[in-house]
Amino acid sequence: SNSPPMQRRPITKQRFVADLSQCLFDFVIQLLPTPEEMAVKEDVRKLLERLIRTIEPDSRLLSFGSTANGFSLRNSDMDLCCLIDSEERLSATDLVTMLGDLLERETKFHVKPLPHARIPIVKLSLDPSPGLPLGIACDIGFENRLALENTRLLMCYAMIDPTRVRTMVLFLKVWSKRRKINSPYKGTLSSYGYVLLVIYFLVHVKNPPVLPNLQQMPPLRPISTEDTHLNGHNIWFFDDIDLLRQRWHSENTETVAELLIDFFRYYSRDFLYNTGVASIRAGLLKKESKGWQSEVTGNRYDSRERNRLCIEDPFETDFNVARCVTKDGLYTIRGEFMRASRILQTRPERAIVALAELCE
Ligand code: 3AT
Ligand code: MG
Repeated sequence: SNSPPMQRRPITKQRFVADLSQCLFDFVIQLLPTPEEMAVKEDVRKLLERLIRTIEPDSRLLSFGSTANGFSLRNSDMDLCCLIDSEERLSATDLVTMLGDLLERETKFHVKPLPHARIPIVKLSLDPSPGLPLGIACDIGFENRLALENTRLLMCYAMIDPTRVRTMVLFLKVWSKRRKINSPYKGTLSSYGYVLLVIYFLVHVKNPPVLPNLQQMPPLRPISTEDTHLNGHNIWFFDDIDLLRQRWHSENTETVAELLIDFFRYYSRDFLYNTGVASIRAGLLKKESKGWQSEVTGNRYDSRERNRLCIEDPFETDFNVARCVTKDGLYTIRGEFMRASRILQTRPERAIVALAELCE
């Protein structure tokens, strides 16, 4: 008998999102740092700590950023922060200069001290070697306690729903790097900024939310202002994650793929770029109420506009994390959100094809 010719129908949405979720997990897993890489980084941290203690005996060197918050990719840079527990200590500027000299003398790192930057740091890098095929890049800053706290906040968000949150964040980091829209120095957004966009979306845009708002949950017992504030910033958030896991369950059952598709749609179409501020602490705020209207300074040599894209720092609420994003930068980023959204709407036969095209 004659069977009818096979017909090629577009694949169903259900099948596409199931495939895409699986592909996203597989893709992200192979980009995680290896245990060896993590061990080498920890050795480097210890070595640097030992050296810094020859200048400031009461100092500790802690890691923050992706190495500490669970959003690290293979070959991510290492962000280190030096805390000094003694009363009288050198200024950050002097420390950067002295540490720069010391590391130059004692180690094989390429050393670049930036003592006069807004936040003085020492930049270090190590050339690739057989044990470390991609080398290491590392920044050491001083007394940046707020960064340690925001790292802990992001880590707690990751721990509430590791599968969905980490997969989305890690994918967006790779994607934004491959699409070259992850360089604050060139007018686009830092990894930190993208992570905040993801958390904002999962806490305030999705309904029902995927994540609770850790900064607005009531504390278990009263806490004094002294304990919640650091340099005038309220840094309190609910950090008892074991307890939270027992008591809080998201009613949102969407898969990673569904969330990602919606993320791209939201940021290409719906987010109010002209007037809105994304705040993970307080939801959607108005630029006007924060005094963050875009300003163009008249000087043609300094026509950087500060507030095209506004993302409130979770603790330093008068700081726009996206202040480096220029008009062109935002145009490019939004174009990329639209491109990604379009690719995912077309639902190719195999999800892996969509993923490859996304990160091309
Ligand atoms: P990579 O893996 O290095 O791409 P990351 O998660 O380490 O990503 P960043 O290097 O962008 O993220 O930032 C490292 C930390 O530095 C994150 C945050 O604690 C702090 N930080 C970075 N950018 C800002 C910013 N604009 N405002 C405040 N803190 C920031
Ligand atoms: Mg980093």
